[in-house]
Amino acid sequence: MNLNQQTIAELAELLENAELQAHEVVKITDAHPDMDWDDAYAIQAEILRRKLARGNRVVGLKAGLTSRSKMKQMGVDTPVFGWLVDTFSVPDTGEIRHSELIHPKVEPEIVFVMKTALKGPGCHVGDVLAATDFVMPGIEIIDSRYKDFKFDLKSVIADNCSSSRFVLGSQATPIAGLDLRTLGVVLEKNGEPVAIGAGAAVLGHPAAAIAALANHLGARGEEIPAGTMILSGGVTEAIAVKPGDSVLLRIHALGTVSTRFV
Ligand code: OOG
Ligand code: MG
Repeated sequence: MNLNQQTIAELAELLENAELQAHEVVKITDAHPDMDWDDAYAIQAEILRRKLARGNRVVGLKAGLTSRSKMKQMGVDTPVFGWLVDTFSVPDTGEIRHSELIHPKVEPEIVFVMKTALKGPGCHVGDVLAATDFVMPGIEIIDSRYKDFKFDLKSVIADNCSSSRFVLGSQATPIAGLDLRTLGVVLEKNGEPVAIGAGAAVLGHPAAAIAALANHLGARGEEIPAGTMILSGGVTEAIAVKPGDSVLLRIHALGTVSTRFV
């Protein structure tokens, strides 16, 4: 760690205020070029601590930048991990107030709900499949707090990986007999397909993203608890949305999920 506790607390407050007040900030590595990975995750953890102190609750975890499309779009090359709280959750077909966000984008996600706990290191796709209860389709709304949605990996980790809202579909599908790699994914905006992919876009198999999360937590002595809901990462590039836009995600065999920006 290169940052002291006071700087971590100040950066967490800066980023959380940017989220709550929906305004951009310059990426924090500009003023803190010596920030390391542990500093970045410590800032992310401090934002969560602030929310928990205010009564928010963790309702899930996420992996991000797990597909080549996303890595290419954002100009980075490593997956990142973050948390989801109750205030991010939007019901299926529900509305999202665009003015509460800065420059939101939507992305299609294959969502896992775990039956048993998963602890790294050494977790692999087989461990994840054995520990999975069911999968669901999900739309994640990401909203980087950084100017023009531009960042480096440490800045985006500190910003809880741009998390802002998520919508889960209402169908839970057990994975026995499903090949998650070949599930077709179609994201529609205002009735037109705008992003198309398949499960294998996520690290070759979306369960690999869950294994990577378990291994990341394992290195810190933590685990994925039983029952955890996890977004495995955008399958395609993320798509910008404006007020009035309707978004519908169809994932083969998993059903649909939708939301509307007002
Ligand atoms: C970082 C968050 C990425 C995903 O699924 O790849 C993410 C970003 O692109 O702003 O949630
Ligand atoms: Mg995502």
